[in-house]
Amino acid sequence: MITSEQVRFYQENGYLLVKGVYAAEEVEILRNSVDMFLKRAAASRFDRSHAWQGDYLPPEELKKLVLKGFHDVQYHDAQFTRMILHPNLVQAFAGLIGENVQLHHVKMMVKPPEKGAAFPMHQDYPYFPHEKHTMMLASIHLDTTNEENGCVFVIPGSHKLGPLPHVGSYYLNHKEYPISSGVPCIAEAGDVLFFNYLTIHGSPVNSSSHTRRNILVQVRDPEDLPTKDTHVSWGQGLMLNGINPIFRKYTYTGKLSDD
Ligand SMILES: O=C(O)CCC(=O)C(=O)O
Repeated sequence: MITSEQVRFYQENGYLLVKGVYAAEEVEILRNSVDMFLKRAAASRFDRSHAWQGDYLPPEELKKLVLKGFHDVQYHDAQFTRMILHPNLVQAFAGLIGENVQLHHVKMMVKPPEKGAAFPMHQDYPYFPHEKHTMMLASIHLDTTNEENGCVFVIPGSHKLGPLPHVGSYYLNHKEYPISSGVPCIAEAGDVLFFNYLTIHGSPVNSSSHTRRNILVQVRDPEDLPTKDTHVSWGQGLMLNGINPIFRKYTYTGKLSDD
């Protein structure tokens, strides 16, 4: 159960690390699912690296980096559906966002050892802007993370700056906002880092000898509507808690429809 002090911390700082949301046995099941997913992806024609491109690292360094960043993993394995609906996760979301919690999307972010890609500092806002800025993310940690294996860094309080200009709308000027301008969110397997989509965040390269596996669940208040029809994915709109007060017809694509 999330405490009122944790809610205040989240509101003030735009992020919150919650310890032990998933038990060790649950983490183990999810690790196996991630590993199986990656083997199946590698054997398919859909396997590729999703490392972010750009000028935030020298090109010779950038081309060596790999990120396994797959969306909608719950369509591949029911363990991920259980992960999204885990009572501890749902209660934490409801504590931070309000009673009504709606899924936006899910993605797996796996940074392989020694060459796991970095994320330059950015807000998630430009990717899927919404009216009321309730959109937030849970980064579910399946491994212990630190600066060496590419943990997430956040700038406390940066959600209060509102939407900022991004380079080509993807990331912030890396000279003005190096990853080191954030605080490292050092976490253990089973911990969940929550942050608002305006909170500036990023993560360095995984230069350790171990894989870093995180799964991201992005949610919103269902009354907070998108201002652009971007980043529409399967499963979007699924209610994780409460009700959707806007009674509307959902189309296959998730796009707003009045007929
Ligand atoms: O998992 C990470 O290291 C960061 C992911 C991220 O910044 C994002 O998906 O917006």
